[in-house]
Amino acid sequence: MSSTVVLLEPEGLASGDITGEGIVDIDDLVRMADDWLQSGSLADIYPAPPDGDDIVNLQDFAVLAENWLAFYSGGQFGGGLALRPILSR
Ligand SMILES: [Ca+2]
Repeated sequence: MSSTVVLLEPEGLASGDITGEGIVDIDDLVRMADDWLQSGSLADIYPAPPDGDDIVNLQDFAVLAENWLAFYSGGQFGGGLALRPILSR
């Protein structure tokens, strides 16, 4: 008998989907680049509040890059908090 384990992680949290359209793509990268080293930006996605650093820098870019082209069923602002499989074996 075999079994399958699927680990799930929440979507839409510090995902890099800055524009809220449901996918992490070039639009999000452009937004981040526009706000680079700025404070008070939606592109400031890491670290998440309340421990945020209030600056758009390489930490934020790392999160965006990690989720590059990830699709989110609701988007950051779409109200959806879906789960996606991150590992199955
Ligand atoms: Ca940041």
